[in-house]
Amino acid sequence: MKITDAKIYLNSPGRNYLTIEIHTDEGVIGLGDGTLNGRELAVYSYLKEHLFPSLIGRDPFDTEDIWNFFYRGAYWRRGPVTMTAIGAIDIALWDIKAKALGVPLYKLLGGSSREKVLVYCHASGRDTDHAMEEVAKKRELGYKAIRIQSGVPGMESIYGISKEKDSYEPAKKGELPEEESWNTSKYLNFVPSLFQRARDEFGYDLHFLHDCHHRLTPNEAAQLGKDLEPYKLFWLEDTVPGELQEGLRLIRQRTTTPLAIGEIFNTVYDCQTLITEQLIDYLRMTVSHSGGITPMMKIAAFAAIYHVKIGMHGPSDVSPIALSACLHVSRAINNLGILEYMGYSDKMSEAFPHEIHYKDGHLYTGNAPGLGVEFNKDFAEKHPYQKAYLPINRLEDGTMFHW
Ligand code: EZ4
Ligand code: CO
Repeated sequence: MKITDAKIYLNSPGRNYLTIEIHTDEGVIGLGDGTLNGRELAVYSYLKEHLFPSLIGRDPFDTEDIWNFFYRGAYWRRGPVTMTAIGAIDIALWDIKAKALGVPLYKLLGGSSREKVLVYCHASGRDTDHAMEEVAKKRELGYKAIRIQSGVPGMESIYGISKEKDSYEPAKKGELPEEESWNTSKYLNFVPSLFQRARDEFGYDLHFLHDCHHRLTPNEAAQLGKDLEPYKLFWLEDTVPGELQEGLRLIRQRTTTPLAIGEIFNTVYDCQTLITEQLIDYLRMTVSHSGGITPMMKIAAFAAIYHVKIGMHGPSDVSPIALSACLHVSRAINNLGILEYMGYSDKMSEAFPHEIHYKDGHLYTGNAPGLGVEFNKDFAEKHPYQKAYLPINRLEDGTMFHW
């Protein structure tokens, strides 16, 4: 089998996606996702100008060699743009392999370790009352694990809370990023009461999660972790910015609240210390931003040796193609923790008809060969890419901060 062509599509069925197709001489077509929220055009040209030309004529079954060709061959290694571009290709090649063999992807990744994958959804409220209403709705839908975010008294906007509509999409259309503002003490004083209320109302049967979105120092994170210990979180996510892995050591020594991090990591070298020193409980790297299925399977195996579980990033900026890759990996690996699932709008599902199936707190892969996702090009072409950015974040005095 030989690769004959590679195509790239930017589309926006409700939000921006970068979709690729890899064609073969046997007529099998693989789909990949190279969406990098707010930086789509950089991945677009990286793929089109620098990677696609080297693919033509290659055997799509040679995923290991092709991955190393692109990873080692660039000389300029790592980084989200590079790794997302390589990830898009790697996902598409695995889709081709599984389709050519007529099996769902997980069958090539060690097979089925479980039939269904535990997922968590989002409950986001303007305030505590609203957040509790959202938790009740999600519990009604059967979710066993729920991430709770809430507006904070005295703060105008915050990560995770939509001002306009119910479903949260952080990237806003426009030529320039929007600005948010932040106050750490208001946040730290508020969050424990949110989870106290959640436990008072819903008891201890549901798993609750929370995302700090990289805004704390290690000491602040340790304080929050300790304050939240009575409420038994499933995890506390992205407490500190992850570039400094040693920062997690300070948190780890001072709280037993489980820690998760990694949605912006793109190679194993971003989490080597976190894993070998067992500083985290869950690694949040996602398939498309981490160079694809080939490295993700290795990272999962490496993490397993150190008792670290995999809880991949699965927001709606990870398209159904990439989420399906995450789902098949999650089904296959032994050390699954959980998978994030925000769901997709009708428009998104029309652009990417898929086999991903939610029932009673879990996701199912379906049995279609490959990823089990299609790409409705005609529909997607009617929804062209529109420039959009994630916000930036400043402290109340104007100091540039982490978003
Ligand atoms: O901010 O995917 O856990 N989920 C998250 C997400 C990220 C977005 C960025 O594109 O933190 O909402
Ligand atoms: Co997050």
